Amino acid sequence: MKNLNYLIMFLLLAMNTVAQTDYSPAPENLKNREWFQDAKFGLFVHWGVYAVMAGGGDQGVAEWIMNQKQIPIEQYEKLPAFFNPTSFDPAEWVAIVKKAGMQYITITSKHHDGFAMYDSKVSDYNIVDQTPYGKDVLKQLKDECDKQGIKLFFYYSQLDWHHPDYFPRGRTGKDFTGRPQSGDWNKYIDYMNTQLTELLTNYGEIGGIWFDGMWDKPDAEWRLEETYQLIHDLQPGAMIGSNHHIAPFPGEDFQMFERDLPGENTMGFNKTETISDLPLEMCETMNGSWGFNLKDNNYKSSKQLIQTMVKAAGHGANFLLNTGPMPNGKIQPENVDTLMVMGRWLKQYGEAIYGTRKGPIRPSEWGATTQKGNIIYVHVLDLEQEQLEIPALDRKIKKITFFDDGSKVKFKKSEKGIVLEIPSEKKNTIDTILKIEI
Ligand code: FHN
Repeated sequence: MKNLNYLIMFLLLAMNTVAQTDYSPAPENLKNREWFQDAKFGLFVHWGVYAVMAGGGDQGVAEWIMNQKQIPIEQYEKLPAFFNPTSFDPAEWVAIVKKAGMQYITITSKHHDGFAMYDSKVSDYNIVDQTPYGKDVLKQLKDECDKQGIKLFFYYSQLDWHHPDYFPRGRTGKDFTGRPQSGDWNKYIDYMNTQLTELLTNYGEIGGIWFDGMWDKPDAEWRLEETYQLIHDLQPGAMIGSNHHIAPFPGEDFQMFERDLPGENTMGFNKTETISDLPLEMCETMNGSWGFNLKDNNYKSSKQLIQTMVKAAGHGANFLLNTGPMPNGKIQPENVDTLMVMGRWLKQYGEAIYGTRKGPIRPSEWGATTQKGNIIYVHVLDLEQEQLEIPALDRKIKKITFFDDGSKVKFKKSEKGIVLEIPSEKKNTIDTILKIEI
């Protein structure tokens, strides 16, 4: 009997601990998750003092230049003096974003180089104190986003190649930085939490925090629970996501995939097969670089990017498309051109993307499906033949039409499902959309 009492007491205590660590999102967070899934398309911005180096003449180097070229902190600290983006016009950036049909921006507040692109008071290694420009770009961008109705998320690198207390070091930012071989890890986490507090208190309501860099020290004591709790206490609606490349931890509000569709791993980053029930997001580059790189002309075509966005939507994932602004503050004209093409496409076909959720048929070689209410959108992206067989649907089909001209699609039942007739003259070079009313 005594043992049973102990057991009950232990179970109650354990349940209590679980209840404390169990995160249940606030109503405003749940609302933002819905908004996020409806929004579908955002601009990722990698901007920092590394833009001055423009990749240093190498194709694959940009925001990683400090680590790739083994630049000691003492030397790298000279870079901010050259960063003077006098042509930065936040109103222009946000107008581009809107014309592209994007609904939000995620911008680097601090990348792995440790340099804060905002007015941080906890360290003077920031844009206001160290550059001739002397102004907080995040503040200016946030004000403009508020004016034009765009949400702003802050990317924050947990990995830091500059802070001495980021110790023991991880996989990157090692001895070349010239930091002492000692440091207080907990002091670093405190510093990070103070910077996050700044970001969550000085910029009004933000969309959320986009973490990156945990992969540098996967086994470290990141005190995630404390950090996530802090963020949600400061702004319960702020969505937390982390690019740790593994399954989401409790407290995270969305799951992200880097340069791969959910479930794919062509890049070697995505080490998990877990696709959670959280909102999903895929991020992608326009060329091969995140930060500005003068030598990287390996641009993806707008068709390729639209098709990836469509496939992402078919997986239920947002598409966060990156640009690395130039050191003068302008977005590369090549990137603007691509964004305008995407915006025009979305103006015409946005109905089949915005506000949808993944459709009933898993994306495959030929394309993807999205769904909104009683409409299933079949996006035919790559089809040689004039017939497409899709699995049977569990709802009765009322009618099927081509999105482009509203004409009826002929279809018949087959052994495996439904065969849709898609004559060549009805095909659209980017995405032939069929609307199935159920
Ligand atoms: O190392 C970073 C990289 O610079 C960039 O920020 C991307 C964006 O997803 N994430 C990291 C690599 O996983």
